[in-house]
Amino acid sequence: MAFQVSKLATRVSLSNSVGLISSAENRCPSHVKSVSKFAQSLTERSFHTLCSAGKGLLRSQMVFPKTQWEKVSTASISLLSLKPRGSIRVALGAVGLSAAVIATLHTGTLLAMSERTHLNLHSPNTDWKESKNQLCSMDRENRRKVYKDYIPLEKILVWTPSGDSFCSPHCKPNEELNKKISLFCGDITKLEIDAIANAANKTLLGGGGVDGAIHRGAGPLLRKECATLNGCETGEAKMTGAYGLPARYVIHTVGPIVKDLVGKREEQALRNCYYNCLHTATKNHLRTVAFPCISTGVYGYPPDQAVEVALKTVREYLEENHEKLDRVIFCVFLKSDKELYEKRLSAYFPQACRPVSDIS
Ligand code: AR6
Repeated sequence: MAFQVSKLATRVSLSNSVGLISSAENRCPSHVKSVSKFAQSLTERSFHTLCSAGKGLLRSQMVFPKTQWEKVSTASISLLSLKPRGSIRVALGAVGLSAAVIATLHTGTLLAMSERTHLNLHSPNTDWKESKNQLCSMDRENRRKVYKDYIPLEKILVWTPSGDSFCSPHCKPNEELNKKISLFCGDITKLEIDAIANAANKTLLGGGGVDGAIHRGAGPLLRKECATLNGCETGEAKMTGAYGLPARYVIHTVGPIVKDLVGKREEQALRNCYYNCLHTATKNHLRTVAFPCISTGVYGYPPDQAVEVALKTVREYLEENHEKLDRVIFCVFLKSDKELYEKRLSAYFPQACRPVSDIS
């Protein structure tokens, strides 16, 4: 800290203000412009008030990584360039730094910078609760700076039956419910939605398959939070933050293990997985949820039987709770699962027959 302050003071005393501002603008134009604007709006008195408040901030030992310090110190130089010249400038350099910190914190466009400063999702030493709270309070724009690769809800199409996917319906057509269904083929960890379900194991401490992908994407804090949950029984669901993932939450569930044939017990357990995940989502006011094909990988549930349980449970849940959910996404990873869902979705989410007059 002392080094940074003296470095700044030296830079200030040597500065030709105009030159510095322009070089700073090249490096972080929006930050510097915001701070400069803010500085211009200060009266001499409010500048001094800011400076003393800034001292307090310095005393409270705010920690900035080197790159952020550089940005802040550059910004503070541009702030100082608008103040009186002479030896007092060097002294103001140190204090001005604090003023710039405050200006930074008070400038909406720079809010993201301070939020990012305190988020280190890749270190197992980070406090998971604090990071979870911080992430929860961030808006989407700022959270997008945390994860890079994502698929927004708008890009996930609502399911519509194609010509060759009609089959005899198990339920009555309901266009309102149909609009809440998507079939997405790809990696569930990329979805920028409220919650993704995880096909976990009873320890909740990670594993292979989709569970492994979710833990890798979320980072070590997910495991830390999971370790506080005392595991999870088959068919139950437990929710955590999603940390480095684009989703806001992960709902972990444990599917049944099928050794030979699927019995009533396994079928009921798989049904419980889907039901409890949806119930956990709606209880927490989460409106968009994606499911992988729970139990159909390592746990050996035959996919052609699992699809019936998944679709039936979601259909029944939506009938009772349609106003609480905007979208349920069946996220398939394998081509064979995609084909299964394409075939069977029409049974549980059939299209209303169009009147004969509409058919050309
Ligand atoms: N996105 C979406 N679906 C995926 C992804 C992904 N990134 N990766 C795999 N799948 P599995 P299970 C699909 O084995 O059968 C773990 O070790 C995959 O193609 O992940 O419930 C846990 O820790 C398949 O369709 O889950 C447990 O020990 C589906 O996800 C155990 O496996 C589920 O396959 C749970 O076994």
